Amino acid sequence: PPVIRREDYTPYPWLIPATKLVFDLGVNSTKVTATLSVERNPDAGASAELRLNGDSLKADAVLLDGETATCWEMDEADLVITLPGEAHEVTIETTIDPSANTTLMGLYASNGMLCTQCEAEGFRRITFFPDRPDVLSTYTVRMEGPKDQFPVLLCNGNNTASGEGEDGMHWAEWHDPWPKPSYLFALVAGDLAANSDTFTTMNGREVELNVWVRAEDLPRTDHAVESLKKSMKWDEETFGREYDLDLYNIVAVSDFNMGAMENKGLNVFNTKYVLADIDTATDGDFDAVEGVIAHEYFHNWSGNRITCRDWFQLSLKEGFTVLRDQLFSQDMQGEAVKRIEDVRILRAAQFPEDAGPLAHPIRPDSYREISNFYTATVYNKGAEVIRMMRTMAGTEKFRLGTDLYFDRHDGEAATCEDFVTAIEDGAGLELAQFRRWYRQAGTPRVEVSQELKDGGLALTLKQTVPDTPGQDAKGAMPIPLRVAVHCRETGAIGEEQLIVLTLDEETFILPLSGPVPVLSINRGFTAPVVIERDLERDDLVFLAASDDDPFARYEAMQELAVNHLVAAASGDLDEAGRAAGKTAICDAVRAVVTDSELDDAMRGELMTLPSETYLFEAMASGMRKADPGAIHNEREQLKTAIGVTLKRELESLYARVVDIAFDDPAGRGARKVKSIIAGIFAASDPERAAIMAARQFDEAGNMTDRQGALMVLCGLQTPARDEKLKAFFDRYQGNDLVIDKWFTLQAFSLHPDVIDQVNELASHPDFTMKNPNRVRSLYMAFAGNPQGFHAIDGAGYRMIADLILALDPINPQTAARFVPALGRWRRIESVRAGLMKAQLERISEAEGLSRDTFEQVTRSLG
Ligand code: BAL
Ligand code: ZN
Repeated sequence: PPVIRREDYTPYPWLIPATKLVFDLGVNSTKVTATLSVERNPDAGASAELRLNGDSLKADAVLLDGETATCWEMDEADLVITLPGEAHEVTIETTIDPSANTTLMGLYASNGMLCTQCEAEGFRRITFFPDRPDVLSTYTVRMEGPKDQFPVLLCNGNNTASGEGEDGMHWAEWHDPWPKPSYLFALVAGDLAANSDTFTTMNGREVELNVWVRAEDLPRTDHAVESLKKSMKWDEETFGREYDLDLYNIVAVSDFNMGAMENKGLNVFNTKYVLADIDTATDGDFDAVEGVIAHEYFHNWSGNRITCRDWFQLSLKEGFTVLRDQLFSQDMQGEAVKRIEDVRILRAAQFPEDAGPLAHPIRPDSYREISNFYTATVYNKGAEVIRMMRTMAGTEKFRLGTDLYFDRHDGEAATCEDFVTAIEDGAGLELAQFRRWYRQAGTPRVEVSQELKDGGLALTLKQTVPDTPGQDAKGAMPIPLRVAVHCRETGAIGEEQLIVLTLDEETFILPLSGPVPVLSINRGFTAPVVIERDLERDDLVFLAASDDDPFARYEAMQELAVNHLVAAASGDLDEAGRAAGKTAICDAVRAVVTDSELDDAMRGELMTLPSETYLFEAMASGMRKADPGAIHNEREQLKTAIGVTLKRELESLYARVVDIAFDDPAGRGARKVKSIIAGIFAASDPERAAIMAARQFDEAGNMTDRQGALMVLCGLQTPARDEKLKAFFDRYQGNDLVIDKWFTLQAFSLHPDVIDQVNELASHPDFTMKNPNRVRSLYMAFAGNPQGFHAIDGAGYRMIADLILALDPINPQTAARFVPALGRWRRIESVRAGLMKAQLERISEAEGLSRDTFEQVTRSLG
């Protein structure tokens, strides 16, 4: 497959001001007639060639200005027409079989309904078209199909006419007044019911809102509707953005590659991000629904009104929209905990990507398959980069920048460069050097040293940006850091200031607040970097207990644990050093457990040990390789030490939170803390944990408690494990989203037999390779299971490679998403590295690999 490069961009030689589509809908055969008004693009080089992209399509007929045309030919999958004049009408007929489409790109069947997914390049599986984001067209669509099978017919924009046809057929016409690229096209036909509401915009326009689901799922849609209304209001208040159609439809489908899709006026969602009630969804699920509904809604401006010139600019819409949804969720759920959660995700998903063979800048330079670039780097690091601009500008000036961006580029297909320039002009920032964040991959490392000087703290910061594939010798990045200097002796909290490191090495003089200075740095995680500092353990304990910045407290707790666990896993500690490390951590956890000023949601964050992935990254930095087995053992031992040492304190905390009512404002934090404590006891006192968890399971009135309890039981060898798993399955049989949880709980468990259990689950009657949620529920959970995936005999790696090979012909996009787990082999100790690499080589030798999997495997081995 060819490599596509950002530097090769040229505008499309033709404009397509209007597109008419007629769909004769059938699950096994859908006929599509597309009529394109075509005229020369005055801003592009003249060319008689009209290249229309296709994928797995055949043209049944091609007409030029109403007459059968002969001036066309196929060039591989594309249809190329030679146009004689300046403006024409081109009509093309194609026939597709949605039921045979297992890739879930283009038009496909899901549970008897028809739906579409076009981003990034799915529209070319529906009809021949310039399937690129800079070709904007106004769409008029007519859909016709059997009414009993498809009582509801939906498309983008407004429903302009509907009617009955002969023989039980009916039809609907839709017009979307906003010109859009083909990736935002959507169509849905099926037997659906709506939870309907209205929203009145800031200028008094009433918008009809519908969340469409299968009738039996309607009782689980109120949260989605409320989330949508909150998002619409928040975007008006925070970014001045008003919705621009009279109708907003959301449809939930159970077979979906992504989380959701922001098609204009007709979002198509994975059911996972729509359906939620207390009995079936956890607190985390509720938050995820709210966050994804917001994300897709916010795309209406950051993505739809202003779209991307080409797919290299993906972070223009995704990074910005992730930042917008994070800020929204901070306002809805509380800033401190949300920020910690977002950083945890960044560190778990993006830092490893930046440190591995798939590292790429947030604005990549090349790709073979664009689906492989819907990454944590483009999304989450992209959001962090824009967040840094906001930090440097301040909220109010940043808003001036985004206002200018929306004004200046409304209706355009823009670039990341356009965005940065608008923020520069609107917010009054100078961002010349900052643009390196768009060009350079790799997580910068900032080495901290400090000394007392001239009555202040002389803070010297030295940055390095690691080499990444295709990129070395990188320039210094501007790194904004909120800092403060506290005093450990007096407990004085220093005043915060923002410093920006712009050179390779720079010294800042900070004021002291007392005689024993303790630096608090990267407060609020203002920059997506790794801070390398050598703080005394007592300083970390002080920060963990006393810092006024919640993120900095969390960070100090993490650092205490990371320093100890990495040293222990690396064999750097003798028995005394090991004991001293555990004692210090237990003291810090005790302070957190008994701090009466803390709310339980924050307490839960501070009690959460660093994940094994994060420890893996910390251990693999420098010359060292990661040893997942040693990390896992040390982490379990630390949990055991905490459980044994703090038994009394944890019991009393559990006793306090266990009876807090579900809808008490403190209930959420209580549920989080309960499950964390049960998880600690699972290591230190498995029998006690089994009793506790079984009781929590039996008494649970909500999914958060039920799932939390079952998670603990799944890792234990106790009769209650199978008993409660069965009870859970029986209770929720037929509810796909909850049965996904049932698969995940087992695949992610610390049970010693997890590999056999996953193999057995793959033969379960409810397992299918055709549904991405189900595949992920079993295998993505397993690939993230530190114990099972990294089994020393390589059985875990083999299982994931087998999965990739089996899934690739069915759904290449989802198959390719499993490759990065194996791609981390270079940073791992040699025995496992060899086993992982061998599996990648085995995949690479398979015949007929998809472009998606081929690209990921090649890069991972390269
Ligand atoms: N645009 C793809 C799905 C999303 O990021 O919203
Ligand atoms: Zn998005």
